[in-house]
Amino acid sequence: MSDKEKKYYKQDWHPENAGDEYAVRVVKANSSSNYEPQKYKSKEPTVEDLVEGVLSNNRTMVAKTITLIESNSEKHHQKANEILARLIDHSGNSIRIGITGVPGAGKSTLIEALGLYLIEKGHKVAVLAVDPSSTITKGSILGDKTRMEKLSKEENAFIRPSPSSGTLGGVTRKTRETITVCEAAGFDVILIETVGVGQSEVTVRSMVDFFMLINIAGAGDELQGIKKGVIELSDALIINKADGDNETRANIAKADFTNALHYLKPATKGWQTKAFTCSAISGKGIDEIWKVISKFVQLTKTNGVFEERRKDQLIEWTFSMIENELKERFYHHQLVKEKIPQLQKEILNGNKLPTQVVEELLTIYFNKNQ
Ligand SMILES: Nc1nc2c(ncn2[C@@H]2O[C@H](COP(=O)(O)OP(=O)(O)OP(=O)(O)O)[C@@H](O)[C@H]2O)c(=O)[nH]1
Ligand SMILES: [Mg+2]
Repeated sequence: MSDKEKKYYKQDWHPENAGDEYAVRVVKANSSSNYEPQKYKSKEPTVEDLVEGVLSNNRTMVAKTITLIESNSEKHHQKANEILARLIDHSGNSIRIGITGVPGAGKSTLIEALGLYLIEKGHKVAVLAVDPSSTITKGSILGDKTRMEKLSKEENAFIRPSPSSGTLGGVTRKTRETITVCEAAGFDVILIETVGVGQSEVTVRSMVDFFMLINIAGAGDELQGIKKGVIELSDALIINKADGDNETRANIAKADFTNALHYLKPATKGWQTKAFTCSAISGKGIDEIWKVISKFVQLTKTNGVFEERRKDQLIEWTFSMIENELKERFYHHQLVKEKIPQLQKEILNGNKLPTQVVEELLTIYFNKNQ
């Protein structure tokens, strides 16, 4: 250790006039520093390294494991499965929360506020940004990282903004696996942000225990533009930005939503979905949101709905993996890949019907696999 380093280490904590014997014991691995044990620096960490790293909450290893899981390469696939099999017994001990809402509603700001509040209460928080439209809104994803600046500096927070990688890739496909990794790493609250487009809400709902919709009070009809179906997936409706001049409008919106909720089917058996106001910027209402979530967890754990939903989700996960797996193998099949461009041309110039092409490709695929 150089003199300079010694001086640095000693500044923090050692008794005055202490010798080198103290400096040697200063290991920063438990802090949020960049220090990594030497073995983690090798280019390709082994399954053992990654499992150990995740279980000891080494954030670099958590991130590397997620990257491996999200990879489309067949080589990584096998390794990822081995790791997941080892981690699964350590997972499940968290509250999984899905957060959706129109772009700009304040989802990320609210996640940061809630995340900081939870860390203060002793929780470990992982944030996953699921954004199937991120090929268009890449800027928004990058923006999220900066908007969660305070949270990302916290030792007990882990933020993973994942861009989607097209129709066959896509981040939602691996979000369940990512949740498993985060739970095995000891994160006990998992917050999943999704932009309210297309199927993303339904997908995220099928992965979480509690789902909330973030709204903002706008001019005119508050319910305009929000699909009834999305409200019916939600366990809470949050009207954000209830601050400054907007507070009155937010309260009116809350009354409107409360009214509408009487006519809609609740998302969770035995639970009445309600509307709340909050300000992610001032922090007003954040504690109430957590109280609602805690009450929900307590109630659903008592009446068995929590466990039941998790079991259903496990089955759903299994079948969605089968679908993905089949799709992936089909499109990666060498002969299928080679045939597709030609068959596409034949459809377009009227030589073949789409149904014939489907038949032909499936025959190629299954013959090869028999
Ligand atoms: N006044 C006020 N502004 C807020 C509040 N929450 C968020 N904002 C602002 O609203 C803008 C959008 O916030 P984000 O948290 O990025 O919203 P988002 O829903 O995550 O947006 P996307 O990820 O792009 O869909 C930012 O400029 C925030 O500062 C709030 O409670 N009050
Ligand atoms: Mg956001």
